Amino acid sequence: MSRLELYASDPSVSVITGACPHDCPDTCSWQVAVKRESGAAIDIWGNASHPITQGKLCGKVDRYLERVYHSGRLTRPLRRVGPKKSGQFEPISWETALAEIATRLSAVVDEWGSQAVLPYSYSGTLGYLQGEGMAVRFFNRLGASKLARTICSEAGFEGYLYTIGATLGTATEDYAHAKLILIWGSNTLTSNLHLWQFIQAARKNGARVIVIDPARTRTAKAADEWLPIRPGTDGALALALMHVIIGENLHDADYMDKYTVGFAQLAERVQEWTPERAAAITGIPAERIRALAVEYATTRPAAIRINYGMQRHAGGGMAMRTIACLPSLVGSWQEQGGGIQLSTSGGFRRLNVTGLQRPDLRRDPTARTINMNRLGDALSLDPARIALSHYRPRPVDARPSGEEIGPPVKALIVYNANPAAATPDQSAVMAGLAREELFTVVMEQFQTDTADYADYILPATTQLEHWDLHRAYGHNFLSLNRPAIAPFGESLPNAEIFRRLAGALGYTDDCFREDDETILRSLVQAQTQPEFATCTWETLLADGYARLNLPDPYLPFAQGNYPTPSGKCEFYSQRMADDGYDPVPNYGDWGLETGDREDSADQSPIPNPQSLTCISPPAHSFLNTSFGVVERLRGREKEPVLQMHPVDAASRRIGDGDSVRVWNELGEVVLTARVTDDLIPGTVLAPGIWWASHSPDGRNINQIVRQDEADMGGGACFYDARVFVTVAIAQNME
Ligand SMILES: Nc1nc2c(c(=O)[nH]1)N[C@H]1C(S)=C(S)[C@@H](COP(=O)(O)OP(=O)(O)OC[C@H]3O[C@@H](n4cnc5c(=O)[nH]c(N)nc54)[C@H](O)[C@@H]3O)O[C@H]1N2
Ligand SMILES: Nc1nc2c(c(=O)[nH]1)N[C@H]1C(S)=C(S)[C@@H](COP(=O)(O)OP(=O)(O)OC[C@H]3O[C@@H](n4cnc5c(=O)[nH]c(N)nc54)[C@H](O)[C@@H]3O)O[C@H]1N2
Ligand code: SF4
Ligand SMILES: [Mo]
Repeated sequence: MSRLELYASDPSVSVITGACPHDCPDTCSWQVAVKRESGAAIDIWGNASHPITQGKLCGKVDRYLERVYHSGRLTRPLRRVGPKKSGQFEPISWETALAEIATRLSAVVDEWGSQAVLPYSYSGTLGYLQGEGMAVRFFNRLGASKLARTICSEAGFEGYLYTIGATLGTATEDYAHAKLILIWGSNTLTSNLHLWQFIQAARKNGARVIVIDPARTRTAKAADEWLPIRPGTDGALALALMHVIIGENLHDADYMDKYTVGFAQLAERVQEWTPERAAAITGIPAERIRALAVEYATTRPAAIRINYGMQRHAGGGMAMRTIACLPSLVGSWQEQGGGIQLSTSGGFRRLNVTGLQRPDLRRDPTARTINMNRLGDALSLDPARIALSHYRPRPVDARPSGEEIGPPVKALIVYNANPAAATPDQSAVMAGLAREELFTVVMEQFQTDTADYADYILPATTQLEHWDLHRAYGHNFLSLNRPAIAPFGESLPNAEIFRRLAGALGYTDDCFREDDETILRSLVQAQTQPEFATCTWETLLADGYARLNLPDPYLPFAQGNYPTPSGKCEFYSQRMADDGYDPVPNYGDWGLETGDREDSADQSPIPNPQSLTCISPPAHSFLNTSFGVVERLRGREKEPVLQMHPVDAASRRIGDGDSVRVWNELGEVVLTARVTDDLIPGTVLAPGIWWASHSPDGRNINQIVRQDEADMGGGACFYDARVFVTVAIAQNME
């Protein structure tokens, strides 16, 4: 008997369908059993009828009730009584909190102008409503600075868009039809679990799976082959693959003629990219590169799953742009089980959010936009650093000067984010947050590292307690989340907090009176594009999800139809030329260690051969910092560690279990060394993201990550850090 059947036959229990809100491609459909009498949730499981969820949740969310009913949940508004970061707060009523916040915000706006208010939010929830829904209405009305939400995927997105035109690609289900799968910069079993079942189905039919990653991840261990690559060098690999494919005439000339532009320029460029040249850069032997190129071009169908790991680098945008050329070169878009998937979010790109976000409420549309990756600079009082924090996604975008820089940030409103732990250059972020005169409001479920710096903490509901609507970036289903239980303590949904704040500030616009369910119904009913024809409010209420109205099977580029300026796959991109880039795929040593950005605030030291490249991809049991509070999951990750190759450990006299200092010119963090050959030498890996307050020295790996932007989209460069590693306290003295 399934859990659904079990509870459906129990009259004392009701079952509510919802969706996982977390930043994960899978956006699972879930079901919650609630005791009718007490209103308490007693069980949660994956929706068996959902074609991607298939009845399973991951190990983090499987026992989600531990997070929802955690003793650390914030239950009342809190006001700071001690110095910042002292953790001294007193509970106050909502009425008092909102009135005092409104007074402080009004004072900031009066004295400094509305741009002195900065919202900071990202991926606590990916819901349309509790994410950038009511909040955006509010900040538009207020006239706050805008935030460029660049911390995760921007560089790669921009690169992909230059080549393909939209983040559309291979349907998740169609990986089951592939005969060769390249998992490129992605740890599927950790961060995209529900793709794995389709990959396994393909393997049953004889597919081979190759993982291209600096680390032998759990996915690499489960695959047929691991190809260790030096971080940040994927573009060079892709150029060499194309060198071989074109050189050996393995490309699809017919597809090329009809549906691509710039083949001649691409062919000329890749001529210089011999496997030998790429081998010296990537660390992958030339023979292996040659064999991979032939295997990729001749195995039908061949699919690539590319993820964000490989674009958190200075050259991440160009690398993604380059790799995105591969399926067109071999014509694999024509086959079910061919192509590439970076994200499926492009399927939702025409979902019209104008009514939800109300851009018309903003009186001054020219308000500055701050790059969230540069929060440390944005919170500085130095105009030069504030200027650096302005969003400047392309080389042709000018830096602001004089008046354009705008006022210092005097009020910061954080929701759905934990910047003190998750944002680059942790010590700069913490220094900004520690400014005594900075007015900070944090809406949170837990007392996070960021909440420690707040003037006011406002308790927020979890997904079990509020309405929302979700797109996905790992499949093509829209999902509705219905509340299953009453708000915990006095917590409120983000939308309601902003609604009440609007009231406290005297905003009388009708849009601040609509309730959550009404907003979502209007949003769904406002859609006119054909892909949303299947996504009716009634279907969403009845099933909890609806597949976008896309053809089945979905082969978006089988006959061209690229949403690029030329309508074709752009090996040559005029738009790139106009934006200040090389219009043809290329690779350069864009590593941040060379200090090549003349406008960088934190000029790099001379590259030092003693330094190592540090990457900090997701820990299996965490989701960014969102699950760090759950003891069971923290127990699985044990302690903040640094994985090191035996060669790198030995040359530094570091033994397994030693406490090590990981440092560079930005800061330092103490971690426990794990010596392992599951890594390419020269690279160290710190699984993330630990709460600073759960770490021995109150810091985490973002101490050593620069604020500098990647080449495109103002993206973050989390995995482009150079560090020194030395023993802190030796455990095993020899
Ligand atoms: N070193 C390193 N740093 C990284 C990364 C990395 O790989 N390495 N990854 C980066 C990536 S990809 C991302 S996306 C970012 C993510 O960075 P953030 O967006 O800051 O994500 P989280 O750290 O998970 O913090 C989300 C917070 O939102 C809260 N929250 C959840 N739901 C709600 C809600 O409904 N209302 C409110 N008010 N709060 C809620 C959670 O309790 C949690 O504290 O981190 C980046 N940081
Ligand atoms: N369990 C869990 N699931 C998660 C998350 C989490 O924190 N934990 N985070 C969620 C978020 S915010 C996101 S954005 C998504 C996507 O999450 P991603 O951040 O894309 O995470 P991964 O799939 O782990 O992929 C990162 C992989 O890229 C590798 N890598 C690093 N640098 C390079 C490089 O230069 N080249 C290549 N080829 N590989 C490289 C890393 O070793 C790692 O295995 O996952 C989501 N799912
Ligand atoms: S975190 Fe991802 S895999 Fe886990 S339940 Fe949520 S959507 Fe599914
Ligand atoms: Mo992310």
